[in-house]
Amino acid sequence: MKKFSKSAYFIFVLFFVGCSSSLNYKPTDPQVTPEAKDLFYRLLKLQDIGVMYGHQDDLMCGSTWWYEPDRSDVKEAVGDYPAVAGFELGEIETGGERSLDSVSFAQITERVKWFHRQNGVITVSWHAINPITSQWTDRVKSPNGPGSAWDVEKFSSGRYSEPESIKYFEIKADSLNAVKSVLPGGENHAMLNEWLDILAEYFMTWTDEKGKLIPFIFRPWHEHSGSFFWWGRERCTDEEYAELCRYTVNYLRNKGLHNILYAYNTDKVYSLEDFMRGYPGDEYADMLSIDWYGQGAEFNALVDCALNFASKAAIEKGKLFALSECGNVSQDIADILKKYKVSYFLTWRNAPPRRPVPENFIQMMEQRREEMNHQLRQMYADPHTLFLKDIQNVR
Ligand code: BMA
Repeated sequence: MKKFSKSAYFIFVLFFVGCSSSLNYKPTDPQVTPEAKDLFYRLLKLQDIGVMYGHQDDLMCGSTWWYEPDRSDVKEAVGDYPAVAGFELGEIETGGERSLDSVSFAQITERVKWFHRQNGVITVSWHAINPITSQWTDRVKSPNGPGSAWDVEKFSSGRYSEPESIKYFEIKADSLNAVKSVLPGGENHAMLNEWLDILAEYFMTWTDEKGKLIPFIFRPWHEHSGSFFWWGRERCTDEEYAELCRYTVNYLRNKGLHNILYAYNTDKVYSLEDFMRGYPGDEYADMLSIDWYGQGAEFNALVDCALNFASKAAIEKGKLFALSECGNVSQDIADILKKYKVSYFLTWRNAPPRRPVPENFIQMMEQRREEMNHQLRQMYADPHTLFLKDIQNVR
């Protein structure tokens, strides 16, 4: 379908379907900046028009390249950027210049400012290192490995090799509760505060040409229902998790950051009760969201079911809703999303290999990308799936 008919579709939707009643909807921060408030209501309006397509790291790297301003794998496939750009801040808490994915924080700032000028939507994730295991002297921190956000294996699993690890078997299981350790009263509480100070200082640099703080969606402590991160459901109690979320939001607000919309997020969930376990409370979430990777008939059915109960809960609570991570670009998902009020869905990054790889690997990547591009083009032609140009003039 051509762009012309996309515009006609928007006019139809706005005039004949109308906007969600905004009566129940409001951003949660009592001191929200006018810009963040505008973003909230703009997202609400866009949710009535269609579902935005988002792509993680779209502006930072692609399957074969690292940071080339203006470059984007999505743009190369369809001639337009995604409507939502995802950025990852993992390891900013260590005070370095680059993220766990070797992406420069200075370059992220530059792209955030640029994308904001394009009237695109910005969303941020944060795979913070494990506050306990990253301190172990024999832990060599590596992206996604020991000491990282993913480092959640119990000592008894024998994952860590001798000789130093012997002593770790003696540590009481309770001390593995990394969430408890960073909450007030915990042995790593000061560390969390330092991390949040670094984060706040960085967010303060995200300003527009008038010096105003750029509004964005922040999705900290994501995928709670999965247990692959140290803040996952099996690593702490639901109440400790909720407290971590509230503490984080309050801390950043107290630092003067009132430009952030917060997303509450789970991994796979099978009932509303499941979805709401660990929910920090209505004052701490502007958006409810789910991450779910997979494909095929069973996956489609499960996601459909979860989107149904979760997006309805969002409407009842006056919150935005997103499928904030999913694995594959697929028209199946785009079609399921049409049934619900969803702000955006985001596919994860096209990461370039970290090390030199054999020629056949590159060929495989290129082939995979060609398949993805085909799906992207199909989605681009669908008037319900919104890319940057589709939202630029929606204020
Ligand atoms: C994961 C993978 C990792 C990456 C992390 C944070 O799902 O893509 O390689 O480090 O996201 O971006």
